[in-house]
Amino acid sequence: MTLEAEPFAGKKVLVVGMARTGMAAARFLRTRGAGVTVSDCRGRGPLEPEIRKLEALGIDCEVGGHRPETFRKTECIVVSPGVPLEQPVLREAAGRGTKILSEIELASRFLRGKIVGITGSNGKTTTTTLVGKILEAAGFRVQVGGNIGVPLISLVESSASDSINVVELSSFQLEAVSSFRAHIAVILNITPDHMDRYPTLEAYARAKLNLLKNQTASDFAVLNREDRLLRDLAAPAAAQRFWFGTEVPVDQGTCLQDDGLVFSQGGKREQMVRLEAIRVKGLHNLENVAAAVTVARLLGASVQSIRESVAGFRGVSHRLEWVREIRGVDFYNDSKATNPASAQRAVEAFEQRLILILGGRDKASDFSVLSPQVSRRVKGLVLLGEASRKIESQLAGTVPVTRAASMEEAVQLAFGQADPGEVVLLAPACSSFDMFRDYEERGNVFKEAVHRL
Ligand code: UMA
Ligand code: ADP
Repeated sequence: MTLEAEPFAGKKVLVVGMARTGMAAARFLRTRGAGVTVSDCRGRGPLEPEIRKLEALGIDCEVGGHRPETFRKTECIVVSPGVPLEQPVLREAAGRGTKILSEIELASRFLRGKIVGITGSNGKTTTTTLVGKILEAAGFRVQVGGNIGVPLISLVESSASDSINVVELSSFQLEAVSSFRAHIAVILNITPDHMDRYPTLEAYARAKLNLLKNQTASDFAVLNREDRLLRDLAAPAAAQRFWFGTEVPVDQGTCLQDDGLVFSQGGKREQMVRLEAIRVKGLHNLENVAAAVTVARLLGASVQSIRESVAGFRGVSHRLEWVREIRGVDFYNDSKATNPASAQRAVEAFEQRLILILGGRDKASDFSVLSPQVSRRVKGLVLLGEASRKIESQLAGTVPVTRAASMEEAVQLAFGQADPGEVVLLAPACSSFDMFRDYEERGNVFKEAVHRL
């Protein structure tokens, strides 16, 4: 954290992307005196309100495509997470030696206080939210942001030297980082996701592991003991390693022992939370709680505040959210299960038989990994959206399959197959963009359809 280390006054900076991140980064750079241009590939129509706001601040806007000349004329480029670095204008700029930063890198250079960075393929939002709640209850000055929906750059102004900045980080945000350093780095798991953006799983994992690269011996890496990739990390990070998990005991970190989560450090063991006090469902959520407890304890949060916050935590909406019971059938909304691994864990969280609603936009995923869970727990599959055909062929022969043209129809078909004591679960294993604005809209449409039954 080098406050004002890089003065932007008088510099020409190009911001790519005119959504949440780009808007916040452009405003920030303008108030620092930079000459800012924002470039977006979308056309003028949908961006009119943003353009008006930016132009009022003296920021230039170029829409309808990325003009190579603009990329050539700039001294520094700040990219939004949704912008792939592989596109020609950015590759050319990198080749010319133009600095390319993610918004996270930019923010971290100005942010005051400590950073807790939380990444992983699944569980980021749940864990980030819980860490924020525990630290707040423990009396810390806390700010929560990042991939959770609040661009980190917008937290710079309100940060102070004693702030704890709890930051959810996606692989996209960790691609263009150079000096970003987290005092505590959490990696929850690494399983395939976004295979439509990365050429290989290694490339995706490499982006996530960037979270550890600038850590020093005074920092902490909190890693999942049961994730093979993380356990076998070849290049040891400089940070002190702490582990969390539910299967095997750990010397440093948090694990499941007897009837609760136990935190160990330097030979000392402390009972943190009893299992019966944990309200979020599934083993995966136990992992999230164990990770959050580790972070909180490393920062010195009291056991009391940890216990109370965990006991009061009922999860985040659209993540295994109970919707309603009708004639003995429980409906759960897990619209945020946007990859096969998260859908696997969602199915595993139930002991009952399930009717599972799957489908949406495929991210070049392998849905066959769901076969064991589907064979063991699922009574029928209802498929929806663009990925239906691929899912059907990859899970062929496991259980009966029906197809729906809308969420409303999917809910009706699923309810029609469910007997009392069974569960209808929406855990699509796909992104929502083929039929909905985002996973929240998909989850809300599901819930409305359930309430109409
Ligand atoms: N665009 C271009 N050129 C391109 C690609 C996109 O100009 O080549 C433009 C689009 O037209 C659009 C803008 O870039 O106007 C979109 O930028 P963005 O996708 O980065 O959107 P933001 O609103 O800035 O949201 C981003 C994160 N989005 C993505 O990573 C895709 C948000 O995470 C995050 O909450 C927000 O920054 C604040 O940090 C969302 C997400 O889906 C929730 N994340 C993925 C996930 O969780 O799986 C990684
Ligand atoms: P993210 O922010 O990484 O997408 P969320 O906390 O929003 O994570 O959870 C996304 C989905 O992943 C949830 O719907 C749930 O089914 C699943 N999930 C949550 N935590 C984990 C975990 N630790 N491991 C695997 N899957 C998880």
